[in-house]
Amino acid sequence: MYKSIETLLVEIPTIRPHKMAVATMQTQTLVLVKITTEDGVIGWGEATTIGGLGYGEESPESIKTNIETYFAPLLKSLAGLNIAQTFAAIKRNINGNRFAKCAIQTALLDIQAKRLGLPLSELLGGRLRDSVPVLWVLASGNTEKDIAEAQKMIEAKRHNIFKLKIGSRAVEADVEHVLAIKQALGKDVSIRVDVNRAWSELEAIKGIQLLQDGGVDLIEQPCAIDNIDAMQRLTRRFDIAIMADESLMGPGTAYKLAKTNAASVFAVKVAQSGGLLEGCDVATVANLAGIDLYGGTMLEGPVGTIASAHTFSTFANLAYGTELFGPLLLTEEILKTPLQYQNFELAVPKTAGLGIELDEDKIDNLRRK
Ligand code: MUC
Ligand code: MG
Repeated sequence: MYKSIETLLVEIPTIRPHKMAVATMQTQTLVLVKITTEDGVIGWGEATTIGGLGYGEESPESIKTNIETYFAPLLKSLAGLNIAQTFAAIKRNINGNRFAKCAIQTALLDIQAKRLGLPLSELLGGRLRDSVPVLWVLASGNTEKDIAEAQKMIEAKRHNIFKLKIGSRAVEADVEHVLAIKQALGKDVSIRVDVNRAWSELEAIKGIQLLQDGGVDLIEQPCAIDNIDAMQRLTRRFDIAIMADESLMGPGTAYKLAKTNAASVFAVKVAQSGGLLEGCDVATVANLAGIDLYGGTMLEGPVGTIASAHTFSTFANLAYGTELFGPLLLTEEILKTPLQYQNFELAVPKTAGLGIELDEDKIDNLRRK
């Protein structure tokens, strides 16, 4: 069945420091999983996270250790099971570890789709679009630099929607920064902010009121992960869209957030959801509850990014687009043919599986030895 299950930590510097309330990134550690079957089919998955343990509950190192120690022997013991039975056995035998589970599931779906000669999207219910809109995140930490960066992106037809990372300065300073960018780019450019859970509820009330009045379109994860009550009160209080990101950890939390009206938009992340199939489940919960969708990223490289794109291409409601720009933040290309970004969108490949070809020599040079 499975000949080898390898986990590679690949270090790639970013094009500039990426400043968030939770961490400043100068390098991204991609966590790549390569599964090779006995008959020679190769599947790839990714379990990249942000800022070590600053963002999620799994670190690159813990993911690698857990895959090697627990997932790989389990997978090798599951000979004879079909893919759905394999996923069920993983769920039964392994608690938590959503990022690792997502990477393994992605690689197995890549293999299955390659065997069937279909793009991976077709195993997730089928694509509704061949490309997804992609915004850009301004996070240089400097207002003038952010404005110049945004203007360049608009001119190059790469991005025309921007998300700003805030929460590390005082509320007034952050609001001033955001509104200066909003004013410089004009009313037709959508500006959203991600607070990365940095605000208390009172800070959020002050900040959101000012940002809403200033024409900002969306507020992402203003308060702490567990402070669902605050998210609920803010969603009710304001007209502006309030999006759950870190609070959303798969179908179970999606259901709880939906039931308590604690968000008007969900940022679906395949790794945070625990898999591509679970990301689709989150979307179903959102659809049933009348919650809009946004395709999120853990700033993955091309493997996780394109797995996410296959997933989001199946969503009927993708009202807020996606932020699948991870590979564009990196200084090195690890695909033989780069992902296709044009006209503000990312193309979803039409060839079998994920539809990408990894440059394994390059990966070998960049990986942690
Ligand atoms: C997050 O919280 O949304 C996504 C884009 C980005 O710049 O950071 C990530 C994490
Ligand atoms: Mg976020």
